[in-house]
Amino acid sequence: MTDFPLRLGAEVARALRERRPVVALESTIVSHGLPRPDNLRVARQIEQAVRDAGAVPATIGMVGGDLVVGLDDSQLTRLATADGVTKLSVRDLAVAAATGADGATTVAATSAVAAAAGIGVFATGGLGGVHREAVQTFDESADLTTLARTPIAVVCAGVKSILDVGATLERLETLGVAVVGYRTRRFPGFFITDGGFDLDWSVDSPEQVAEVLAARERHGVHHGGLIVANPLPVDEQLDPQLHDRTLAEGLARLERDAVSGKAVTPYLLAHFHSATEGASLTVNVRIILRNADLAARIAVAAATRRA
Ligand code: PSU
Ligand code: MN
Repeated sequence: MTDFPLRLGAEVARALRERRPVVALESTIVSHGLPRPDNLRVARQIEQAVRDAGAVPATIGMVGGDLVVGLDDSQLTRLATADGVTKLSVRDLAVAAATGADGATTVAATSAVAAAAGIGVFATGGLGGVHREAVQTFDESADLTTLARTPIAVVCAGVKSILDVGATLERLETLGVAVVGYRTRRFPGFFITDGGFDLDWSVDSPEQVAEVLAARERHGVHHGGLIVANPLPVDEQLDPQLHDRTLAEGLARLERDAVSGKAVTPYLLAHFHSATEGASLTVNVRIILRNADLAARIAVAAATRRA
């Protein structure tokens, strides 16, 4: 993976050379997780949130077979608006590159590429995980197995509540991926503040996360991911009753429409956004912006320690 040819955006290349703080951002959220036309506006807002907190945003995606770290605005626009942008996990990168595809990188692919580029902090909305019914379908996101071997801190609002949250936490433990709550000991459930499970660890500040990252290096236990779970404040979450209703309906439709594999997550997210008449979209955007802000502050704290 480290040898994969990367095309660094000019600003990102300069920031990395000068060891200034950089935050990786994914493009699957933009191409497949948010409805058009809001997606492009939100993609730009996420980058702005990173800048406002003092770091350089590096949105990652594939444009015409080139793996770009730090998409420029025209490339971002293309991935947000073009038809035929493929959802790319790590295994898809080489095939997509060889065929000259346009593609949006998932948490898995973004993490792998960011780490290869020397970026240590990544902000997303919610991590992929173990799907409900995974015992029958074996549907577990490659986000988990990739984070087992990828040295990166991922700031997220836990895993999407459309998943089996408890099973996902168990798999993260097995895979050796560390999970810390940001000012909480409860694992967040993306749209909802509390995903229903306890965490062993809580950190209180970006500086403390930077301290953890430094300790990982010192102790040689930095080969896998560190998940920083950042919950929405309770008064900003999606109404839990509306959430449960919408989820039950979405899962029933999934079965009715025989949706499976990589289409499941985009399908359920789209269902939430239309069934809640945009309420879940507002929440989703808040989640990402808050995570972008925290990730940037962590990157700044880590760069300050190094200096
Ligand atoms: N979080 C969001 N929106 C998204 C995703 C996460 O707020 O669209 C995407 C991420 O790219 C994640 C992917 O990696 O969903 C997981 O998909 P799957 O379950 O097919 O691995
Ligand atoms: Mn899957």
